Amino acid sequence: MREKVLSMLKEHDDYISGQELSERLEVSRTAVWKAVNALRAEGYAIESIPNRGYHLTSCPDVLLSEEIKSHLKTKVLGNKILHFDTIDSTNNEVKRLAEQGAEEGLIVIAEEQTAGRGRRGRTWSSPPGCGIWMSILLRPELTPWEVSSVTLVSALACAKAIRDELGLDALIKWPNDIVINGKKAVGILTEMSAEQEAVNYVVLGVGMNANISEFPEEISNTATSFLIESGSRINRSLMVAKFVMYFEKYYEIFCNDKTLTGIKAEYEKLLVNKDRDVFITEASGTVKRRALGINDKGELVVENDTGERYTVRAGEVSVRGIYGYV
Ligand code: BT5
Repeated sequence: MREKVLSMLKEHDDYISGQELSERLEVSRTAVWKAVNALRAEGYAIESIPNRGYHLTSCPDVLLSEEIKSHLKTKVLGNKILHFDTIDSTNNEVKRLAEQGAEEGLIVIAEEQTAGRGRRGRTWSSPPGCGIWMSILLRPELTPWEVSSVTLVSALACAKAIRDELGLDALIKWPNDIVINGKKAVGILTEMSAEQEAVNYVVLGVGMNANISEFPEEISNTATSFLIESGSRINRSLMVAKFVMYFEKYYEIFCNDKTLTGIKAEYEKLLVNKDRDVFITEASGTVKRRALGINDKGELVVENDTGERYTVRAGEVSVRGIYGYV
């Protein structure tokens, strides 16, 4: 009920009467009044004037599921959103729920992670109340080899969402970072459960540094946030909704083709590494290469000093800029 009342209040720039709300939602006026009070308790500012009704004047910056859903126009993703104040890792929670049969599209989002993870056991700093720490459950008909492209699809969606919603110059650092002014603002961790050729499920984890003003010393030179880059606090729910909408769009294109052909051009436009020299660290050591772009499988196409081209795969190498992080 809260969710429905909230979305009706949002549809009206002006006042809407309790009578109209109760008629349109087919509930009693007392039920409307209770929902309004529940929303107020969550931090929504709702004015009420006798004979005119209710008017929503501001929303809290919390990642409550109703708040996100009220901005979301998607087919499948976000059909269920679970919000936690604190959790070990949203990827872990989605995995636990996936094992119990949760459906594709489930989103778990938390105000704080106590064991936020990056790739290869690295730690992801996830302080309370100021980040977007979220994971999406996907059940695609892909082979395990195709799944690594999901990271690239989500990176494109994320860069687009940030550019669109905040007007910041967000770029993709292959394969799983979004950088703004050369520093990391978003990290992506895609994990899967698969047997032989078949994928059971995929967990897409996205960590966005939204309203973080300061970072721990170890990452203060390489990390940034939307707050630092834009100079103002951002509305996290709007950002989540924008990202999920872009992601669903690109994910559908990708799942139809099972290659990145349909989004490669858009991806490369935002690829910070394109036509730049990078250091590539692989098992045998670190080499300097020129990054040219990606192929349809999401591998990075690089060129050595003698002009020979080959590709490197995410998960097997790490890429750094030659002057700094990018
Ligand atoms: C990543 O790993 O960038 C993937 C991060 C994914 C985080 C999300 S949050 C929701 C979901 N639940 C999880 O538990 N994880 C996902 P990687 O490329 O390995 O980068 C990790 C490195 O980034 C660390 O070793 C630090 O150097 C740096 N780092 C840690 N926290 C950071 C932060 N908040 N902002 C920028 N850099 C950070």
